[in-house]
Amino acid sequence: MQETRRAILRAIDSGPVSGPDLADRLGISRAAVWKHVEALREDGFEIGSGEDGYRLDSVPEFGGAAVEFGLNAPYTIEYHDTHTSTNERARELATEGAENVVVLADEQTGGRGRLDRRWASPSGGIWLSVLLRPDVPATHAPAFTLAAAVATARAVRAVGGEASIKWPNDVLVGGDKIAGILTEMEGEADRISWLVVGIGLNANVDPPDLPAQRATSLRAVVGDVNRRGVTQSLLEALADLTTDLDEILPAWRELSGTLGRRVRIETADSTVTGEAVDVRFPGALVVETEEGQTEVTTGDCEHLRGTSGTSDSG
Ligand code: BT5
Repeated sequence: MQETRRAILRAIDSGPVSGPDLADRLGISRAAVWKHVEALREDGFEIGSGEDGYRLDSVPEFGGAAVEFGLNAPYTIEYHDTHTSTNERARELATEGAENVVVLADEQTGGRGRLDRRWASPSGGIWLSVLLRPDVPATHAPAFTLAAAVATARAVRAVGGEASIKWPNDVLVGGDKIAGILTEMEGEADRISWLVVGIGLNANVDPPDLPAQRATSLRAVVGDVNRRGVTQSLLEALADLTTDLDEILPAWRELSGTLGRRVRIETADSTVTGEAVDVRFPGALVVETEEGQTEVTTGDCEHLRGTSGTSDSG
């Protein structure tokens, strides 16, 4: 959002301010104030104009300016009503040199999961990608996936959903997947050039519109939410966690639904079955198998029920 528009919103949020007063404060003409106010109205902000001047009556439920307004995190938002994939767009921005940008969409037509799987992204969801350039070695990238899972689980809990994390990249409610994370990066061994953390949270969507089995949404578990608030709390938690990577693992352990469970993990070349006993920086799962402890760095994890081998979450 433009700095002037942000300043106008801040000013009129705490009471009516007249056009001439705004023009003075911002060092712009009255006509320019009027133009900015009109543009904000077009973005969905309800701005009343009475005798005392302009006042902010309501903020839209979603959108770039809405999420940026009042956001306590160092990101700018690029919003699309619809886009192929916010990760794809964030990668484009990365090649243009951008950073600390969040690409946000209401709908994706080509949403992707890991290994080029499809990610269903109907209108009403929160589909976003955060473009970062952290000054850490490339091997630390998995910690950002864990941080995103913690941030998402916290945001879901803040609106009353009993979220837990399934290693490495799923957020579940009641055993069903409510969010997934796709982290992509480019860099040398000693330094990340860019990192794109893609988060898909099924917000105000109906589970039947999600082709996956065992998928759920905020609408299904707590009713429709204000996506602006949920997105802001998610991004604020992510910004917090990624400023101090040491905070991530303790926070992840607290929200984990995987630790203490029997799991089966399909990696590219093997299957590991055993009890998940811990997570190690930057994101490996420690599994106690019949042959002893092993660390798994990537794969598809299934939570098993007891020792029977039946799966209860996918
Ligand atoms: C993921 O992959 O869980 C990563 C999903 C990342 C999506 C975000 S949205 C914003 C950004 N832009 C993108 O294009 N992507 C990111 P994975 O662990 O591979 O899980 C994929 C599997 O989840 C699919 O094969 C389906 O079984 C299931 N699935 C697909 N859509 C789903 C949905 N909306 N909710 C729950 N499960 C889904």
